[in-house]
Amino acid sequence: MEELSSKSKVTQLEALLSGREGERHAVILQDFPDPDAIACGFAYLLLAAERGIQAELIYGGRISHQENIALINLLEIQVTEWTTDIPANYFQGAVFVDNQGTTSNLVDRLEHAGVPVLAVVDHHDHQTRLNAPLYSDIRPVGACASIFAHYLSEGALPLRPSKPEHRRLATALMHGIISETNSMLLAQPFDFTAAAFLQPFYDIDLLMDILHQRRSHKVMEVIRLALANRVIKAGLCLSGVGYLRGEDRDAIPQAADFLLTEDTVHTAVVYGIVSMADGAESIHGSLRTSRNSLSPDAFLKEVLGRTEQGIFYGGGKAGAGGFEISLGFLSGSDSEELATIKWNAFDVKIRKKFFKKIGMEEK
Ligand SMILES: [Mn+2]
Repeated sequence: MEELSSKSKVTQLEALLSGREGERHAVILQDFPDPDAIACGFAYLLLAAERGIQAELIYGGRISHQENIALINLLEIQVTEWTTDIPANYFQGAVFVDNQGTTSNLVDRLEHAGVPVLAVVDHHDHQTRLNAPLYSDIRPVGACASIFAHYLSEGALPLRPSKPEHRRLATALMHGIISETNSMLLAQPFDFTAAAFLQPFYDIDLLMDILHQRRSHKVMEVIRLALANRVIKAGLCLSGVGYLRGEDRDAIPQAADFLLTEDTVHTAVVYGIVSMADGAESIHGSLRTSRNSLSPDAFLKEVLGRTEQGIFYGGGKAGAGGFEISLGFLSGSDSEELATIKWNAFDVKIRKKFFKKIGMEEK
């Protein structure tokens, strides 16, 4: 079944969507949506609209990166942070793009509301969180946006350069591919053909505007901390950056990208304790690697293991991965002293786990 051509995939997707006029679908982005996810969500929204289906892009966390905010504003994409329960019968189906439910805190709420999983389109390694989606297209390609670009190229939605929303869609998908493949350095032939298809349709000025967003002061500060706190052993660079607010969470992957540029480093992991507005805290980490032989997904799963519910703390795709460890009962600190003790405990624990895995135990 894995060998199905993308042509038959797009036919299956069209079959799934036919006869669903009037429905409303939830398009689930990961809790910290990135340009790849946002572009995929937008693509699904237009594919669905063509068939009389309304789609809403929703996520359970926050959008924090300047580039993402610029993307949403400049491309006029509506993305909603969903903070409450999901009312029964509001959505007739859920569609997961660029994730398989393991990085969304909306899954429990969707299940509670009885919303069926219609489709999963992703490029991360296969995860088992979601029950029997009707349609699933999971391919280990550079960007999930490339998969949607292929759907378009195969006629799921004939693009017309004269249509502003089609130009915005092509721009969003191209931006998703660029940002997800480290400016095409990690792109595969599949991603290049997707980019070639999009080229006549995207708006180059708009793309430049989105790409040239500058880093905020806070991100620079986190990068400085990541540099100061880094420990490198056998090419693995680990750095804990302490406490961050939810809206600054995206500084973590940016710092990991930066630490990976050091010549002695093949893999960089940056982590910190992120506190959300409701007081809940969790450790968020990002991994970046330039080593082909290292699978971020397998590596993070082996190093960090899983929760009591059996859900892995981390996962990933080629070149990149992430993890989240909820602090639960340990969330919040009454004093600076307690905050410091808590941070030190987690910092040491995480470093030990990673270095032990590569046989470089810390004293
Ligand atoms: Mn992606």
